Amino acid sequence: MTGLKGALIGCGFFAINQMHAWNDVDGAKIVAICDRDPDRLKTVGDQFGIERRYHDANALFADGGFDFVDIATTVQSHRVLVEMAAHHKVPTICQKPFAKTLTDARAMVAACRAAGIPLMVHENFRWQTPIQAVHKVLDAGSIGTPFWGRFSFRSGYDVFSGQPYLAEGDRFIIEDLGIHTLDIARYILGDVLTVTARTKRVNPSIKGEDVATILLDHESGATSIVDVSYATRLSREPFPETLIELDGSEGTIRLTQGYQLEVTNANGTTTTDVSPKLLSWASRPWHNIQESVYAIQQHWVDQLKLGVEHSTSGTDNLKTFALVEGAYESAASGQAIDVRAMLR
Ligand code: NAD
Ligand code: 89V
Repeated sequence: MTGLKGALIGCGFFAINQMHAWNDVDGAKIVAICDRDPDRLKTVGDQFGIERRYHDANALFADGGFDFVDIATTVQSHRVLVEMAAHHKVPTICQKPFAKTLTDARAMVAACRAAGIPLMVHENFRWQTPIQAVHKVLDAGSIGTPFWGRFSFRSGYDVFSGQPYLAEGDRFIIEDLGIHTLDIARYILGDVLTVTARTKRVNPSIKGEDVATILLDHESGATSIVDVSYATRLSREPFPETLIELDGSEGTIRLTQGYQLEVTNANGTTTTDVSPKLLSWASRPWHNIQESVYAIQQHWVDQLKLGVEHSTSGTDNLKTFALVEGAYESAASGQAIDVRAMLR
């Protein structure tokens, strides 16, 4: 295909992965970057050889000359930047968390719909090789109809050194990490009727919760548990692996630490290594996430070419975002929250 030209806003910690991935993606390249921090703008511009550099997103959009924008800033600026892109009718990718509130998220989806532009949330975890492998086994009917699941991310990894802002917000693990795990639960077991959650803060030097246990009632009738923790010290650090257990009418799936996928049914048990690739620019243990960044960005280009909605479109992501809001509401009230009522 003729190459698409992209602009990236936000040249921080995670954008480096996105820039590397854009170099690998077939059919697109980044032609302009923007960051209000001059040092970060220079570092990324020099590293990736991007000449067009902007301190102000308004100036970037006013100059134009690109087919899509990749917003890699933190959440505070997402609504204003997505609405700016909609105003200029530029197809948009927006990092997670999509928004600060469900009201903002809805407004962003509505603005892009009114402008007639595609909007994809950079919700990359469902694109990880092991998660795709679980989805495939389930789709093939190997364990029949799933009735129970567990999606677990428990770690003691220091995420605060790379992302210091994570220690500062009133909300932490559900908004930042649980959002991915909840999205995986939706991706694997489908949409959700009600959410019930309990949270804790174990680490005294951060502001938000670092442990959450969430119960989901899926529309299919399946029940699942999403449990996330950054306060869990283990003999073998699993960061950033999501471990999955699924029980179905005809068998079970277990995605265990070290990227091992075990499927048990009437034919016996098979174990497959579903490790992610170590891309040339990637490093352990982040390579699982880094490969999924490449995969979602390739998906962005491929679906744009076909004119087909993205797997994690803004509309789709409202349903994941409602689980985040619902989990916080449930943790505060002690009640189960009706997710469909939130989305009405
Ligand atoms: P960061 O603070 O390191 O970088 C953000 C950059 O955006 C900064 O350089 C800042 O100056 C710039 N910025 C903010 N507002 C701006 C504006 N209005 N105009 C221009 N520049 C602006 O943050 P980060 O750790 O790179 O995280 C960015 C986003 O990526 C967050 O939403 C985070 O949750 C997400 N993230 C996603 C993953 C994933 O796997 N999907 C992993 C890590 C972080
Ligand atoms: O994916 C993320 O948003 C990251 C991390 C994996 C560290 O939680 O913040």
